[in-house]
Amino acid sequence: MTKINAWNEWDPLKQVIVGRADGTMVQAPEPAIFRDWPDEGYPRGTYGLLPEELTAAANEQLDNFVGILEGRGIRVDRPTPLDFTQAVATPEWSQDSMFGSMPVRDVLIAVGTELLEATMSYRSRWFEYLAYRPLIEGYFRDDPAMRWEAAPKPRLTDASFKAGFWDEYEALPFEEQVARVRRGDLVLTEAEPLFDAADIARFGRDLFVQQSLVTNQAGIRWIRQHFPEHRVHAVTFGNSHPLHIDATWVPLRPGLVLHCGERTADEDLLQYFKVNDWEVVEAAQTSKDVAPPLSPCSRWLSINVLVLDPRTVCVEASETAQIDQFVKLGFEVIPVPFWDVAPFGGGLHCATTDIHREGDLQDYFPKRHGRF
Ligand code: DAV
Repeated sequence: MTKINAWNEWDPLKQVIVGRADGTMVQAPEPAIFRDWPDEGYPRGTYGLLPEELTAAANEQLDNFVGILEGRGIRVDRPTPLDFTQAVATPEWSQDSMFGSMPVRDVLIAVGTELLEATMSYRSRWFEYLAYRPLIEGYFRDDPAMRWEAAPKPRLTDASFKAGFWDEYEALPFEEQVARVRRGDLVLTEAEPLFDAADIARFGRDLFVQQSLVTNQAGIRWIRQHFPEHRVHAVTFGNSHPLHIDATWVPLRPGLVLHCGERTADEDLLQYFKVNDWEVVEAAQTSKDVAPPLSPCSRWLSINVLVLDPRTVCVEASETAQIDQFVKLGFEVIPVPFWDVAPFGGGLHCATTDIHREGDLQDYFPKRHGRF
């Protein structure tokens, strides 16, 4: 029997969804994003299924991860992939392909007893929730206290995107890109609320939501108004391509957050953590020199970890410096080979959505500071 219950990122994990690589696409271009991977066979404008042997390798690592979790008594649920090669449409637009159902973190988040479906902001991902509906319908049957919510379905007309954004943006120097990140002047307009669930980091009563390439200010405002019992903070970092908060600002246990140091945090955010007796630790150097191939993610998947409880963390097996750092911080580390999953949408945190963690709502930030 399922009971939706997850207030933070560290309480003991009892039930989790783990995505599947099956049928994942390099998606067709759309106003929000285009792919351009000529060396891997997908130059700009082309799209198609990721190669079968990569898909098989990713599924093997995903299944191995599932075995590790189940071996520790955690219940694991899996999505039902759709035919992601199909074109999709609403009355207002059509799109030549879908994407996949590996990074469930982007689509679904449990906040307490609520399971919330995010708006998403790519047309190729508009219907992705359908891969999770068989699970969600089952949860709803099981759990009389479940709050099942879906954020307003976005229209995603051309009015939601800045035309010509990418060509203009990619020509800017890093500092100017970061200045635009800081003021929320990226590809999304403010025509409607848009967010991916993976831009939300849960710290009990405090939710930190990153404004990013897939989350706009209206989206953060919607989250704030939707969770009146929480403090919902909009945050940005010195990252020119912000895409989900979970390789940037990573909660580990009460009082400890891991920070990707090359993505600077603003002084107010750092002070808010400090006055509330939280330690902000700069992550170890990633073992990777470059971003994973065929992937929108960066090399910082080294900190895209899944915390099983305040003493235990799953880390990508090749990230030895990061593993050493976790050991020094007092964690038992479970190394999980996962690099082959990266092209399918991310790391161990991206691939999961926690459904039940033992524990309740607590306030870890009793003191106010600045805008927080
Ligand atoms: O910063 O590399 C990784 C997470 C994507 N879901 C990054 C983002």
